[in-house]
Amino acid sequence: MLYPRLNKARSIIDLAGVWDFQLGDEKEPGEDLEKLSGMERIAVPASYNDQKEDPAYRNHFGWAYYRRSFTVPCCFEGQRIMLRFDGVTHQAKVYLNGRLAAEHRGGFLPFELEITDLVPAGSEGELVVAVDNRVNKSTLPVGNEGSTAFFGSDNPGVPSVEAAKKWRKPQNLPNFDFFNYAGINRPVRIYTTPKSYIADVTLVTDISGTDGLVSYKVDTAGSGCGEVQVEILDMEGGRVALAQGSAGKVTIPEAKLWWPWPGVPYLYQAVVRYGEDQYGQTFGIRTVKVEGTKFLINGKPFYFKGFGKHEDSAFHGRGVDLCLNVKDVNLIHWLNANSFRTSHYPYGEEMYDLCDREGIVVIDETPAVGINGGGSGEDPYKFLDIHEHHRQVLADMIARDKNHPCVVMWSLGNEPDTENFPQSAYDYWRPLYQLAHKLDPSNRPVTMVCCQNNYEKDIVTRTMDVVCINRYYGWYNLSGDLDAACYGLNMELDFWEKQGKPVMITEYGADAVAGIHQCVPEMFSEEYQVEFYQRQNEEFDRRSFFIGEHVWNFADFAAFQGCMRVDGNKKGLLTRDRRPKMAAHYFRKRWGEIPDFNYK
Ligand code: GCB
Repeated sequence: MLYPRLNKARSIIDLAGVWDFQLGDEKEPGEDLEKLSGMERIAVPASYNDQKEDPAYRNHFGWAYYRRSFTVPCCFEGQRIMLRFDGVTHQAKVYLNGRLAAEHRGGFLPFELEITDLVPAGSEGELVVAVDNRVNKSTLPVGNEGSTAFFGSDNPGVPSVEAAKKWRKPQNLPNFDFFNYAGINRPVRIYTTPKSYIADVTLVTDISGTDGLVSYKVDTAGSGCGEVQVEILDMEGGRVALAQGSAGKVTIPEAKLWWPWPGVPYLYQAVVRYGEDQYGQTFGIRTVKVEGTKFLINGKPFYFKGFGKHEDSAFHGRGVDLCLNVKDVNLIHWLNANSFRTSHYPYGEEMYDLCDREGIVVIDETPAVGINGGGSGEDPYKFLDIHEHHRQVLADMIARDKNHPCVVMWSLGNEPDTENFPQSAYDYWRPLYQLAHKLDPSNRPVTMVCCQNNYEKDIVTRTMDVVCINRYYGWYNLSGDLDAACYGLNMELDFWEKQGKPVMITEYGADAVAGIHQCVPEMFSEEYQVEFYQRQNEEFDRRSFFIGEHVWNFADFAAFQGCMRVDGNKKGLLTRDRRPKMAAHYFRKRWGEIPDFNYK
């Protein structure tokens, strides 16, 4: 789905602002719509949870209602008028002038509807968006539906505890470790196109000697517009190629490549014209390939230095925050890092645009987190009803992000059970792996991020193009004992060495509460966090098949309350308000000394 862009053929009205808002309950929206009265004020886009000092906002379970009216200007007459939602978490029903106009499942990918006839140019529309924040056994991410939360500590079998669990009000018990921020988290926009329009643009690049090769495909709708024209512009706006027809291939002589920072992330623009419509799609010329145990960008072995991140900040929750995006990218530069994973869901589109421009390498992840038995001992692939939805979010993510040079690999999901039901897991993940390869026109490498497990029994992780492992030696396992942690880590690395695949660590980390200092480092101190990393990095440095280190996490973040979380997850190198802990200074130095290419 194309991102809305303003140009001489297309207009945009951003509906950001302060809307009316009311919490609902578990009842389906239809019944509640007329009852919307005495509404409160809420900022859009942003999560609603932290906008009011009211536990009902923070702990809400069920539907919530957003309302605003808008006018479609008369000058939009004759245009196709669209209403686009970049991300409504987790489920949305959109009503226009009292009628259900669209529905969407999944909180992290865009959807849109045509409103040309529903709210014609020159008329007013009343927009109500009903949002359901519940996570359960058929959503991604997965929720626990009334059982224990991810970090619950209930003693099993205690009659009073079991009874109290049944008695208490329903809650959102996530099967994942981040606060379940909800609402209209991303922009809502009206945009126009001419009646015959450009529906999609796909660009695939390759390199031949000093030439850049660009294969393009343009999908259009409507007729009578003649041929599609594609003009490729360089960063100075000069034309470097011109082509006719809805699909083709052009050569850019002496092409400038897209390189990760501190190289130049050079960007071209494909200006597509079709009748009265026009759309500018930015792209970079670069290749990505796995060869043996190497991850090659533009033919050179790349070493990932960076983090798992979250979209998370004070007040906004998971809401888009452009200022924070810029700050984070500048902090990534400051840390001498080069990459991050969009753990654990696709991010707002503005972040990918920024990473394209700033040369930050991205591993793009679906919202498939929490696929495990949740302590039940049952096969999650049998009792979770997520298969079709997972295929859908994977397809939508690839369709949305396929043209970004910053995206170098797809992650199908995070930490599923691949150990207890190895064959079920294989039967579930293999088709998704194949689907990702089939759907991506650039055929990027595909991975699935593996949980700390019995790697000998796991037959999924080793089939991915890159083995991505989350490991907590010295934290959840062998807690506080870094000698034993390194022993265990080495034993596992010996195993991976034999698999002949590139391996990277996509999570490792220790909670550190900023300001806790100790001469003899123990868990939760800043010193322990540094030592934890120092010791394990020494082991990684010895392994030639090891292609990268993503620490968990870039910054402290809000998590569901529980006995293992003190005001959120504290594994950040930075605090939630982006102040460096000692580990940030440690990595800044380390990563400053590790080249992006040819390190291994
Ligand atoms: C993990 C998860 C991540 C958690 C992290 C932790 O394995 O992938 O979502 O936040 O561990 O800190 O426990």
